[in-house]
Amino acid sequence: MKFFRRALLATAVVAAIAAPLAALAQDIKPRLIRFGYGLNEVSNQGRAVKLFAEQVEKASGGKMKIRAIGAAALGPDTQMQQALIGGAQEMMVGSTATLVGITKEMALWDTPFLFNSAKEADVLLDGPIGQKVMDKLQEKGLVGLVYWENGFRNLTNSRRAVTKVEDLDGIKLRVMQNNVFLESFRTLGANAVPLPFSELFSALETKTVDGQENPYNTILSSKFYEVQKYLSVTNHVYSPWIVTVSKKWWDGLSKDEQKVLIDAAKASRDFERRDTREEAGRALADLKTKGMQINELTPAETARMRDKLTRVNASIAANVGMDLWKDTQAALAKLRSG
Ligand code: TK8
Repeated sequence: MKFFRRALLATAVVAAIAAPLAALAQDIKPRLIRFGYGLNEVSNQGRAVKLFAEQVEKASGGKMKIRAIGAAALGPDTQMQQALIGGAQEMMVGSTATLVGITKEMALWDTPFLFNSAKEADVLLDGPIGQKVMDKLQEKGLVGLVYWENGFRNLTNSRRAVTKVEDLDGIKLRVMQNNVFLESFRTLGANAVPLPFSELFSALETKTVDGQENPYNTILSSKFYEVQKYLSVTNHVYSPWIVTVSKKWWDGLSKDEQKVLIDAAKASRDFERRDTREEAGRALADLKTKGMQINELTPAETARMRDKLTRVNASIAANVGMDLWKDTQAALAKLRSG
């Protein structure tokens, strides 16, 4: 036992020394990396950015430093994307949905009810299709590293419990700045209004809009329960986040520096998905305690919603390209059959 403990300790010491030594031998320069994100520090997004920062600093022997800037202090997703393209900011994490104006193929992930489970999302996003879509960013001046989980989205509002599609009639609903979301919710009868996430809380508070849709984690971490009474479990779409880098800046990094970022991004992805799923598992109970009234949609109502929303599929397929659309459907069919 004693020997075992000592051996363990020795391994830990070697690892602690080896990591900075390895960093010394590598082609790594001092770098300050501004990493922007939209949610609070105390959110699944904030926690994963923190882990990423720690990993990068450790693997680079303290040379590469991440300055994490949350709560959209560097601007909403779309503004940060432009800063990355121009080289004024190095990194960010945000919704793939807000990237559609830059890379139309990203709209694939906005397809309502595309994935039946988080497992399916992992396989598709981390597989060849996810990579293909991510690689498209490069032509536009961005490098995608990994997808993180934002999660299955659910509906909240301050007017009434939404138990069927018709209940959405006339509800002013904030959606992300993205045509698929806009079209989807118009199709369902809501009065959909695109707004950046950073303006959402106050829009809900002042009743400029009645409702919004986001995963449980965000409803909790952004305190939407303070300004929203009703939550309907719809799971209408799985939305990913994506970690992106300014290509202008990335191209000036050494292979070793790029590897530090890639490895840390993968570690942060695995951590983030675990953390998000664990939090989501308890979030409904937490939101109830905070006073939200929660209702599930019956399977029949979910089927009706799903049915209506298939209307937007044709325009998504046209936008992302028929080959990509068909490959995705085939990959999902294969996954579901085996
Ligand atoms: C955070 C957003 C957010 C997204 C939204 O910057 O806008 O509703 O779900 O996570 O990307």
